[in-house]
Amino acid sequence: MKVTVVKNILAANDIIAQKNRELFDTNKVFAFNLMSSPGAGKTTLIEEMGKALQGKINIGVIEGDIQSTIDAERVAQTGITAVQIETAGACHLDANMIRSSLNDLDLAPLDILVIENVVNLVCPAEFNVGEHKKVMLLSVTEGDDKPLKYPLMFQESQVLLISKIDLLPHVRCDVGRIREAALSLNSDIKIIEVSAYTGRGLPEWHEWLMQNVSTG
Ligand SMILES: Nc1nc2c(ncn2[C@@H]2O[C@H](COP(=O)(O)OP(=O)(O)OP(=O)(O)O)[C@@H](O)[C@H]2O)c(=O)[nH]1
Ligand SMILES: [Mg+2]
Repeated sequence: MKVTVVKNILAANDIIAQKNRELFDTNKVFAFNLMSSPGAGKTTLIEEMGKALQGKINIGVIEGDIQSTIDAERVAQTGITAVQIETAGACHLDANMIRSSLNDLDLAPLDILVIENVVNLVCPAEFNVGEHKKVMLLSVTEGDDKPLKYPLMFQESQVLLISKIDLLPHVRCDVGRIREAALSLNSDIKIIEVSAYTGRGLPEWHEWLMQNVSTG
């Protein structure tokens, strides 16, 4: 039956995710899964992390895209070690893809592993890949109704970054409505308003990262 098949797929994924987690823990790497709609600003955020935290910690990135190596090349230019997974059509990363990509990424020197997931607000939240935390971006240009339309990702994430906050004067987006809806779905979610262009919110975001590195 269809339901059983889906359950089996998720159970098989969870077994591999657990093995990935053990590898992250053995290497003392804090791993987080970064999710959003297309173009919400994930790669730009990673580039800014690279600039701000260079010399303090070592960051590695797994870039997941349906096609192209554009994001891995962008990130590598900032001096961050990056590997690219091309999913050839799949709409999310799964634990096995992460497992395979770890053949090309040495975890030992890393403090943080960022997993930039394939883009959409649905499937990436359904598959654990062994990460310690899930972080999502929602940009102000996407609309303030998104938490109620795509609840799972808001329920699963520990952090919501409301991105491109510099564009707020130009769009009809009620940030209060996003906050209220996200908190109604997940009262523990940490919400930070950020702009990679102006730097707003980035110190708080980097502080959260550093706390997780030191306690992870
Ligand atoms: N105004 C504004 N634009 C931003 C900000 N951050 C990123 N952008 C722009 O948004 C576009 C997409 O940024 P990316 O960082 O590539 O977004 P992404 O989520 O990695 O995109 P995909 O991986 O293709 O889903 C680029 O043109 C960025 O320059 C921001 O804080 N403010
Ligand atoms: Mg990207």
